[in-house]
Amino acid sequence: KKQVDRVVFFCDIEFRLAVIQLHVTKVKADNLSRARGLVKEAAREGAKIVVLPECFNSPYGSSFFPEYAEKIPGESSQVLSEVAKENRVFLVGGSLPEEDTGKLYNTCPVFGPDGGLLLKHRKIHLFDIDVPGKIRFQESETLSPGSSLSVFETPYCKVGVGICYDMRFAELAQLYTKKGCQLLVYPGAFNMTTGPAHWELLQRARALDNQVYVATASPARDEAASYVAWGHSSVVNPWGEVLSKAGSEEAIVYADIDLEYLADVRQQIPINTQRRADLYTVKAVQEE
Ligand SMILES: *[C@@H]1O[C@H](CO)[C@@H](O)[C@H](O)[C@H]1NC(C)=O
Ligand SMILES: CC(=O)N[C@H]1CO[C@H](CO)[C@@H](O)[C@@H]1O
Repeated sequence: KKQVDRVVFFCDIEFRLAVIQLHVTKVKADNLSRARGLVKEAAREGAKIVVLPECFNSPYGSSFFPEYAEKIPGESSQVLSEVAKENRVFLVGGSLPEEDTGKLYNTCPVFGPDGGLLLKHRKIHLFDIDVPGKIRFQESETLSPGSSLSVFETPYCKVGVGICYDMRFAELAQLYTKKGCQLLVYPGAFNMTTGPAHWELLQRARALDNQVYVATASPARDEAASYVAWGHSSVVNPWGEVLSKAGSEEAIVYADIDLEYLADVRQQIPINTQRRADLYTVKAVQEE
């Protein structure tokens, strides 16, 4: 068993990941061109996979989604495709409001280094909250949920994609890990209450309980926006340590992903082989 692991990880697999904490505002075209420049910079620094934040081309909020929604393929995803191709990177397109046959989705399109669309992850878990007299935020009033898991292959490792609230559901991360993902990416925009309380904790938890790398990508904080994002985009390793982390400003966060290290962690604490599958299991109800 050990020898098999050795063969798989023999080639010292390391690659650079970049997370772009974009400052998002109301002018879509400006934000797109800004994103383009930052992806280029990340690629120049050696990044092979680049992740944009949730709602990178539109302000976050139910009232904005209908106005900013696009088809995929469409204007913004065309730009992302070109940017991926120009820079020869895998580009995880954060998310944008997507319109399809009269319905709206919060969707993350992923592009390969040839500019091809690899997948669209439509946010599975919609965020509905209603604390009477305090806060009411109902994504499901405007958005429809996606209904499939989203995994893409790269020459380095498989990558699982979730959006924001999806990160709170441990089962999703477990399923991705079971499918062989070694990196999970979550574009997201936690607010100024849930951000400090849970953002890093959830990310470290998903990393630790699956022994995978986890990256989060938030918009930069804009105090003038109607929804104020926490920021703090980061990358966590399979030991649960934060490798790199942004503050609240626009930034690019880099991390070198080391799959040999991941294999070491799994060997030191072999939860994967010591699960009691005879007592419990997590499985997908439907195959994508
Ligand atoms: C952030 O969202 C939570 C619900 O998830 C809510 O209870 C809280 O009031 C919000 N905080 C701010 C600062 O808007
Ligand atoms: C990150 C970025 O460039 N955002 C831009 C989005 O558009 C607004 C409005 O034009 C600009 O002020 C921001 O700089």
